[in-house]
Amino acid sequence: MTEDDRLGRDWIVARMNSLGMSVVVDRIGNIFGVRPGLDPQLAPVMTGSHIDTVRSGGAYDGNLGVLAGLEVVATLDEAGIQTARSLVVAVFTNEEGARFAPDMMGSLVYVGGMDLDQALQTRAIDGEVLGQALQAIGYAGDAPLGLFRPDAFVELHIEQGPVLDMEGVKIGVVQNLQGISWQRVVIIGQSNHAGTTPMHLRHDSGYAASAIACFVRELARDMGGDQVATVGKVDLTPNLVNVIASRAELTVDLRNTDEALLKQAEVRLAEFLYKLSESEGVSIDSTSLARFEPVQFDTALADRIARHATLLGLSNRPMTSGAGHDAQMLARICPTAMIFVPSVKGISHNPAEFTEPDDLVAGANVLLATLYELAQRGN
Ligand code: HGY
Ligand code: MN
Ligand code: MN
Repeated sequence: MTEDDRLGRDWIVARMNSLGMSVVVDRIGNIFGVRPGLDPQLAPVMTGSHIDTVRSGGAYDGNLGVLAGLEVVATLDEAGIQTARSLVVAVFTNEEGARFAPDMMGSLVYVGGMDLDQALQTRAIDGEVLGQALQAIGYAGDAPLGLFRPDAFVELHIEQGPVLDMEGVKIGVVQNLQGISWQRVVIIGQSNHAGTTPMHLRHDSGYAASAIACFVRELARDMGGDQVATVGKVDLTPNLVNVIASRAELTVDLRNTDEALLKQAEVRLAEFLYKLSESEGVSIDSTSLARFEPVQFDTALADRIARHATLLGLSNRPMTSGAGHDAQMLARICPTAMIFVPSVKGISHNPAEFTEPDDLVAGANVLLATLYELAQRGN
């Protein structure tokens, strides 16, 4: 919902129009380009992703899935191919959630997992209100939510992790996606003089915030398996060298492929926060910013993707997604699966994010073959 986002959205809409697609924008700003099929009675096949990025993001996260979807449309046009089912390319609003939590917001609202008004009233970390920001960039659309109930949804995305790159495998066939727990933690201590205050009299919010960051690292290490954890954002008040911080606000991102273990991690963190508030004499409050359970994708659809990758002579392997994706929300309303391509050195959410052009093409070809086959299916 920034000026850059508007420019990116405008570019995509212009591209959709130049491809002869009809374009609709819904009330949470999701954009849909439609390539009509021969039989309008059949439910469409949908692909797409997001074009918003984290502020320090790279060029491929999300963008690949949208641009490859448009490339599939252009390729079918060039080949003069009409498909039975319509093809819809979706651009979902606010997938990242780093500015306006939760993440995958546009697709979550689309599938009815979050109330529209609640989403529009979401306040950003910089104070902006989402609905106003959407108006300001001209993408507060009027199309109803849930406009399309797809026959299937396939998302092409970079892996954002090291597995494919390290193993030299070209395509990831995503079977499942881990659960996500985001919390905002606010600590209220007492600002005091950093030099004169005896250590046993301090109520140091800065120390407490650091202790939480260390705790979640140890928690992930202790739990092992798929447990991951990080404190990505810390704001201290007054944030001055010689003042004991009176207030700290931080975020905790916990993830696990297993829901019971993710719950266990949350309970252990809550216990630690309580003990820390007692020992440091500070108040600690935690609010959930996002909470999504692990998701299993459609096995038959994943097998279809694997088959097309193999037919195209591309090495492929089943894998789990460590990141959240719009596909995890579409999986609530239709058969859904994902295609991954390698991220060089596994780097993502970083301007150095990179995928080799040949790998981009390979992913797009698997998407083309899969979407084409799905779009030719009758009921
Ligand atoms: O947080 C995520 O996994 C995604 O990038 N929104
Ligand atoms: Mn993404
Ligand atoms: Mn991302």
